[in-house]
Amino acid sequence: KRQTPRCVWFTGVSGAGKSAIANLVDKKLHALGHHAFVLDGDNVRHGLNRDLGFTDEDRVENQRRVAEVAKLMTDAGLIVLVSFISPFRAERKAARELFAPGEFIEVFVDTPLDVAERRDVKGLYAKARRGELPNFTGIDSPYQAPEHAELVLDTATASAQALAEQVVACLLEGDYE
Ligand code: GGZ
Repeated sequence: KRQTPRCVWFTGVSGAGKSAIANLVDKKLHALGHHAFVLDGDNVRHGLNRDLGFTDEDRVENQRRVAEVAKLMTDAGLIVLVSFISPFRAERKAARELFAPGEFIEVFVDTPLDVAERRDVKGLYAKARRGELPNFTGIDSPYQAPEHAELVLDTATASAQALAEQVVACLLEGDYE
C-alpha cells in the first residue's frame, strides 16, 4: 500500500472542533496503516513557538513556522494534520504554496462564532469578553473564513466521527486505485 504524503490544514475559530476531528483522523489513518502526525498548539506553541503570542504579527509567524515544519514532515513521507486557528487567508495561501498541487488539503471546520462562543468549553470566550484575553479571535481579532477550501465541515449537522470519516475519504482518494 502506497502512502501519499499530504498536508491536511484545518482552520476554524477557537472551539470549532479542529483538534478533536484532527485527532480522530489521526487514529483512523493509523488503523489503516498510514503514518500520520498532528501538529497543534499543544505540541508547537509550548516548544518551537513558545516565543509567540497572539498579536497579528505573532500569528503570522506561527503559521509560517508550522507550514515549514509540515513541509519537512511531508518530505519525510508523513500525512501531517495541522490544527491551528490560522485566521489569515494570506498565510494559509502561503502555506499552500509550499506544497505540490493536490498535496495540500484545506479543511474549514465551519462552526459559527456564536455557536463556539455559546459552547465555550474552556471558558476562553467569557474571559475574552471580560477583557482578560486580548486579541481573541472573533472578539477583537479577525477570522477570515476560507473561500476555496477543499472541504467544508458542518459541525452543526454531523458528529466529529462522521466528519473525520469524510476527511479520511477525501485525503485517501485515489490511493487505493
Ligand atoms: C485565540 C487563543 C488566544 C487568543 C489563547 N485568540 O480553543 P483553544 O484555546 O485550545 O485554541 C486556541 C489556541 C489558538 O492558538 P493557535 O496557535 O491555533 O492560533 S493561531 O493559529 O491564530 O496562531 C485557544 C488559545 O490558543 N488562545 N489566546 N487571543 N485563541
